[in-house]
Amino acid sequence: MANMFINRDINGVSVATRLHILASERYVPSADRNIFGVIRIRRHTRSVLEKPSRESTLILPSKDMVIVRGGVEDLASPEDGTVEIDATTASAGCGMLPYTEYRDLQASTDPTFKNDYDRLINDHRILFTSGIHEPIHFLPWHRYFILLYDNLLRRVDCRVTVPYWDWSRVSGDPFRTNPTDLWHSGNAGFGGNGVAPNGCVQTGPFRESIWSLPPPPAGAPTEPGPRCLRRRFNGNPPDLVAVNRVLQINLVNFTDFELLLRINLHDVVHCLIGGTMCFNDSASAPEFFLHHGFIDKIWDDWQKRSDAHLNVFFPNINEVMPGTQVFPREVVDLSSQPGGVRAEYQQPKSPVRPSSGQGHNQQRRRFSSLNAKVIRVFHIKSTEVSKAMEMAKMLQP
Ligand SMILES: [Cu+2]
Repeated sequence: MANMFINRDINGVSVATRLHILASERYVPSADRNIFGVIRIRRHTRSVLEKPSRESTLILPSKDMVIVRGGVEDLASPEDGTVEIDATTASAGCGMLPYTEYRDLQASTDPTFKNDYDRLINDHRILFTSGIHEPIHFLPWHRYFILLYDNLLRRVDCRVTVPYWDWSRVSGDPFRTNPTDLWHSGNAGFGGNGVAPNGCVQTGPFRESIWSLPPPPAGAPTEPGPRCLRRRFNGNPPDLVAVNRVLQINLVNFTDFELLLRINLHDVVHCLIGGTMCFNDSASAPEFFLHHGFIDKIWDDWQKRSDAHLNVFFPNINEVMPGTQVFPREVVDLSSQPGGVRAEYQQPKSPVRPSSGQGHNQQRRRFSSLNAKVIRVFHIKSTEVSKAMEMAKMLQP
C-alpha cells in the first residue's frame, strides 16, 4: 500500500494542470500516444453529447488510466481527510479522494466548469425519452454518461472518481443522516430530506440558499417554482437478497436481468429518493451519479461471471447510443472504456444495516416496488409493467 500522491508530477508538470479531460468528448486513442501517454483527442460534431470539433490533449501516466470507484459509505469519514489506496489502482496516477472531497459542488458552481456541467446534465434531460431508458441503450448509455461526468470532475481535481451508493446494504434504514452517512447535513454529506412547502433541501452543500439546479436547456418551457434541489424520501430500496437474486439470473435470461435492473431497481429507487430524482431532470440531483454508479456496478458484477455475460446482447446493437457517436459495444467492457480508460468498482465494506437482508436468521422486510408515479415518470410500457410486477415477486421476501 502506498499513500495517495496528490498532483504527482509527470516530468515536472502536475497532472492536475495537464489532465485536460473535457466532458462530452469521445476519446480516440491513437498512434499519437507517446511515452508519457499523451493521447490526442479528436472531437466530433453533430451530437448533443459532443462539442464542436477541436482537438485537445489528454495526458495520462505511462500506463492506461484506472478509475477506482468506491462505495460512498466506505470512504473516509469527514475526520479522516484522506484515504489510503494502492498506488497501482490510483486514478490517473494521482490518487483518489474520499467523498468528503467530492467536487460536484465546484463543477456546478465554478464558472470554469459550469457551462460544461450544465450542458452535460441537460443532455440527460433532453434525451430522457429518446431511447436512453430503453433496453438497447439504458445500461451502456448511462455507463458512458458516468464516465463523462467522472472526466468532468477530474478537470476540477484529478484525484476524483464518482463513488457509488449501495442502497441494498442500507435498505432497512436508507435515509439515515449520521455523520458517516450519505445524507448527512454537514459539508461532507449530501444533505437530507426536502422540507415543506416545496420539498427543497435545506441542509448540506446543496441546500437551497446556496445551490440551485442548472438552468433548463435552451428552448425548454420555463418552469414555475424554485430551482432548488428537491427530495422526498419514502420507502425502502430492494435489499441485499433481492440484488443477489438479480445477479443470479442466467445468461439466457439476459432480458429479464436487464428489465429487473432497469425497472425494479433503477426506476424504483429514483422515486424513493423522490423530488428532483423522480423527474426528467433527475441528473441535476448530485446523488443521481451515486445511484447510477451502483446500477452500473451491478451490471459489472453480472458481466464478471463469464465472457459470455460480458458480451451478451449489446455487441450486436448496430446503432450509436442516443446523442453520441459511440456504440454500446464500446463501453461493454468496463476495463476498456473509450480513451483507454479502465474503471473498477471496489466491493463494499461498510456494515450491512439491520433488515437489509444479510444472514440466515435475519428478518427481511418487504421493500417498495413499482407504482403509478414511477411508471409515469419513466414512461414504462404496459407490457413491461406487467412483466416487472410479475418478476418483483421473486425479489420480495
Ligand atoms: Cu437516466
